[in-house]
Amino acid sequence: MDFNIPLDEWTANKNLKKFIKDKIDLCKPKNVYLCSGTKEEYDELMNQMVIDGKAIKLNDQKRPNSYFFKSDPEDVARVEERTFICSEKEIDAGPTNNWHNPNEMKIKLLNLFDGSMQGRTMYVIPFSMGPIGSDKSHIGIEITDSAYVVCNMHIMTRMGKKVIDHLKDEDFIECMHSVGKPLQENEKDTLWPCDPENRYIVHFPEEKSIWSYGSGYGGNALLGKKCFALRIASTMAKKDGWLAEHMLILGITNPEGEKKYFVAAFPSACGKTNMAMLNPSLPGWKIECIGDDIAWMKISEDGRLWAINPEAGFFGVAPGTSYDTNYNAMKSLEKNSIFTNVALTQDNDVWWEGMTKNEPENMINWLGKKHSKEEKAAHPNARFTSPAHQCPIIDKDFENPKGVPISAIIFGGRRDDVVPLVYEAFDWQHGTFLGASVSSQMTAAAKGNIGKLRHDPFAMLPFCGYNMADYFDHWLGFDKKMTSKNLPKIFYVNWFLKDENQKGFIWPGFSDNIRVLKWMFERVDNKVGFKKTAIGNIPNIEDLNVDGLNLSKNTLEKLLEIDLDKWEKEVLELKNYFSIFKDKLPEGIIDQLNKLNERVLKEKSKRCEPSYKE
Ligand code: GTP
Ligand code: SPV
Ligand code: MN
Repeated sequence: MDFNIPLDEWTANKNLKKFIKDKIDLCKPKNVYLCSGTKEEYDELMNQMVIDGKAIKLNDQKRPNSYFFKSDPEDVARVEERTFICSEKEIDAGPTNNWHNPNEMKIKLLNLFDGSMQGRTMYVIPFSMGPIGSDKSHIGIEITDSAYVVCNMHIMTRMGKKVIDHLKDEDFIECMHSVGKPLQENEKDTLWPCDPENRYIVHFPEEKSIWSYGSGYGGNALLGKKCFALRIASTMAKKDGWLAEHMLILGITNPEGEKKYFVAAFPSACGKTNMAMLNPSLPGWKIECIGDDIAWMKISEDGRLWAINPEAGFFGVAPGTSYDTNYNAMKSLEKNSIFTNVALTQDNDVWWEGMTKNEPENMINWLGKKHSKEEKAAHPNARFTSPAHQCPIIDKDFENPKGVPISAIIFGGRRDDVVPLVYEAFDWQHGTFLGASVSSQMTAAAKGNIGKLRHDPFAMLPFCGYNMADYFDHWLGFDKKMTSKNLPKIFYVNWFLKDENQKGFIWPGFSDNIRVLKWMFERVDNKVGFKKTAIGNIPNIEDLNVDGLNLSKNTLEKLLEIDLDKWEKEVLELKNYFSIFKDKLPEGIIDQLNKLNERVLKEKSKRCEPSYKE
């Protein structure tokens, strides 16, 4: 077997050498490439993909060192129905996951991977999720036959020799990936090899391994991200008493210079990247970014919750991103970035819906055809991959192995009705219930019915590696683990309310979300008023700074409205949903649901809400 460097020179870790040798025997690649993680390696791989016609180098004047890829039209997003949790017992995967018997699945995978890399290079990527050496970080080894995956992992993770040097005798998470397209002798490769008919994204939580076959896109293939940092990590976190969450992490500083850190969980394509890099419309307020998708949180000696971002880059939704809506994301992707399924302009730059008011002329759309007004130029789940350190507001503690202390936890989803702009949980148990009750209209981030409302507890529905009922239990008991008196406050937000005609959003969103963050910031210090309602505490209209927004009184009322009839239905809907967990549903959730029901009915009978002002 032809190696770029002798294996023994590259690593002394016996388990790693065995892992690599076993997978060579199984996948039968043409040769093996052990990654170093250097810029030269990245450039060489990209150059080769340009030569092979798989990538287009973008205009170096406009977007230095950046590349365009278009995927197979069948391979454009995560495939949840092909994602499996293969725990020993079915009950440990729970009703929200696809479970499969681990032995049967192993046989299926061994058959699929047998010879799957024939005619291709097998790349070995050592990577660290989290700063190398942090007690919160964990190491993975991804074996893949996709150079596109290697280049994305260069940006999304800390990877290469520095990780191998650190690994020594430590354990690592085994991540196996193949696009599932072996090449016969003299067979010409396709531009985006994949096997859409046979996609398997499989997790073995007990042996902490991941096997992904048939897809080259995003979370299906960049195995450090959803597969490791959420599905496998959530099972590790449950066992070891920490949290692995689908959350952004941001720093927020008020005009007086006081700084806090918040985390927020919204389902896929519901605004995490945007909020993580928010450019505040209120003078004097500052946001800094730690992460835009995943948070690992552990309790430190001070009894508080501290968070790190396990990733090193952003894999962000392109459509809708503009200098107006997300200035800092646009700055982050000005160079050294990878673009997948966006449109190509005639001067070899990228474009997507929402980037500019006017469409450039003569574009090639994401399918490689001449763009016409009838079709989308970019796929709705087109993505950019950009280094986090290019974000102009990256936080100074982004690389801090300790992480940052968390003062507030925010949940949210895409709801055109029912859920108000913002409300606050009464306490930790109620806050956990808010997380459990997240539901959201589906987006293009996963294959499915776009726009359909679905329950997505904690925005973790596709990402929880174990029984969601046990996950609720883990959260319900987590307050007892934090010995600090100041537990994070918990909030729920909805940027996506629509008016009766369902035309536009009634809240301006984006930069103006700082107005809601300001209220939360001041609630953490008990410095601003609130109104107690049946569902939680909401701002009084005068507690929310809406100066200069030109919102009518009617709109403001609608933004903060609690329609008790609709909430009565919402409670029934939640009760119905939670019944899928049968007798595993924790008492704490049942108790919170009953309390919510009682409060709603009581308020309905009074039809007048008590108001508290501090
Ligand atoms: P994933 O990477 O899939 O986890 O998505 P995400 O949660 O990071 O979502 P992102 O910030 O990329 O936003 C997804 C879409 O929602 C984009 O098209 C945004 O333009 C849009 N969006 C984000 N924030 C807001 C907001 O405050 N208001 C409105 N109306 N749209 C928003
Ligand atoms: C998401 O779908 O939540 C993403 C994109 O962040 S992916 O990495 O494909 O999961
Ligand atoms: Mn995400």
